[in-house]
Amino acid sequence: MRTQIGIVGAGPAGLFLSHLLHLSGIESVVLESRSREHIENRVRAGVIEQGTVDLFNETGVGERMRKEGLVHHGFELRFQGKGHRIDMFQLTGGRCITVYGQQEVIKDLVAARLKAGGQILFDVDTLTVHDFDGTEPRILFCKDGEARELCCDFIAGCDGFHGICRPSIPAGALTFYERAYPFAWLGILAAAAPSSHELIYANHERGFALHSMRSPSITRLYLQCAPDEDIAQWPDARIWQELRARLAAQDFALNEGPIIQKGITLMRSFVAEPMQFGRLFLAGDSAHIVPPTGAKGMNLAIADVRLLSRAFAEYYADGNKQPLDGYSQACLRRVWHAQHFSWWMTSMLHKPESGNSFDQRRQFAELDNVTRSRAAATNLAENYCGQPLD
Ligand code: FAS
Ligand code: PHB
Repeated sequence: MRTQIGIVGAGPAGLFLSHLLHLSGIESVVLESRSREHIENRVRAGVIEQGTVDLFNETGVGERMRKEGLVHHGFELRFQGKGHRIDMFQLTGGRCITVYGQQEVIKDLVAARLKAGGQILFDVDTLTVHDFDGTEPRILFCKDGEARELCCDFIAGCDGFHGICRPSIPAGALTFYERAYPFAWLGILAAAAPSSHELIYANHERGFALHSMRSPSITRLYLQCAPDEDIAQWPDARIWQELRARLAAQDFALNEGPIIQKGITLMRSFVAEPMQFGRLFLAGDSAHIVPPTGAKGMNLAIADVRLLSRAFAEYYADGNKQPLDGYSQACLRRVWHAQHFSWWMTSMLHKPESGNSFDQRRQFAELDNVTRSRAAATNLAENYCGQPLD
C-alpha cells in the first residue's frame, strides 16, 4: 500500500488528523490495533474546550455535538462543605465548555472518515515503523493474519502513551520530563440523572471527588484513590458512600443509580521533546500526558494535529518544510501551559500525600483566594475553557 501520511492510532488525534488532511486534499491511512466497536465504546474524556468545539464545527464534524453536547457556562469548586461557582462565561467574556463524551467524538470522526471514503484499518497487529530517518518511511503490520506494508511520505504517531511510535525513536534523541502522582482516580459511569447542571470539583479531607456527566440520564463521577487500588475492594455501595461524603454540601443530594462502568486511571504528567524525529511526528498522548483534573488531554491532542495538518498542507502546497521543522516548538508552548494548569489543579484539589494538616489548610486558603479574587478566578476560567487556538 502507498499513501502520503501513514497514521498510527485511531484516537482523537489520529482520526481528526486524517479528517483535516482530507479537507486539504492530502491522503492518509489510519492503522488501529483495536476494533471499531472497542474504540467507539472506550470511556475517557468528557470536557471539550471552546477552541476545540469551534474547530469541530468549522471542519464539519460538530453536528451531533451541537445537538447532544451540554454547554456549560460555569463549574463549581467545593471545599469545607461549601460550593463556589466559577462563572467562566462572565469571567472570559463569553467562552465556555461543552460536555460531550470522547467516545461520541470518536464515533463522529470515524463516521465522517468512512463517509468521505477514508481508509481506517482496524484490528491490525504487530505494527512496526521503519526508515523514518530517511525519505521513504514504511509501516509494517499484520491484518487478518496477512503481513502488510504501508509506504508513505510521513508517519504520524498518534498511538497514545502506550503506543510503539515514541519508543521507536532512537534512544537519546528525545528528552523526557515526567512527574508521577501518589494517587489515581476511580471513575464510574452511572445510570442516574446528574445531581447538578454543572461540574463539581471537590477538595475533601477524605480525598478529591468530581461530579461530571455525559447526558441528562448518565452521570460521570470520580474519586481519589491509591495508585495501586484494587477495584475489587470497591463494591458499588462503598463507592456511593464515599462520593456522598466527599461531595456533601448544604441543599445538595447526590443522585444514585446502577453503575454501568468503573475503572481506575493513573495520574501522571509527561512530555517528550521534541515531538518529531525525521519523518515521524508525534501528536497527542504519544508525546504528552496530563492528569485529567484540568480536562486537557483530548483538547491538547486536537490542538497538536491542527498544527501538524497545517504543516503538511504547506509542505504539499509549495514544498515549504519550515512549518514541519517548527511543529514541535509550535506545539510545546501550549503543551507546557496545559501541563502547568493540570498540575496546579491537581495539587490544589487532591488530598496531599503528606497528610500534613498544614498542606490541607494551605489548600483551603488557595481555594478561598481562587474563589474570592476576580483576577485569580479569571485566570482559572481562561485556562479551564482553553486559550484560543492561535
Ligand atoms: P489515544 O490513546 O486516545 O488513542 C491512541 C490510539 O492508538 C488508541 O485507539 C489505541 O488503541 C491505538 N494504538 C495504540 N498502540 C497501537 C499500535 N501499536 N498500533 C495501532 N494502534 C495503536 N482527558 C481529559 O481531558 N479528561 C478525561 O476525563 C480523561 N479521561 C481519561 C481516562 C483514561 C482511562 C485515559 C487513558 C485518558 C483519559 N484522558 C482524559 C486523556 C485522554 O482523553 C487522552 O488525552 C486522549 O485520548 C488522547 O488522544 P490520542 O492522543 O488520540 O490517544
Ligand atoms: C469527565 O467528564 O470525564 C471529566 C470532566 C472533567 C475532568 C475530567 C474528566 O477534569
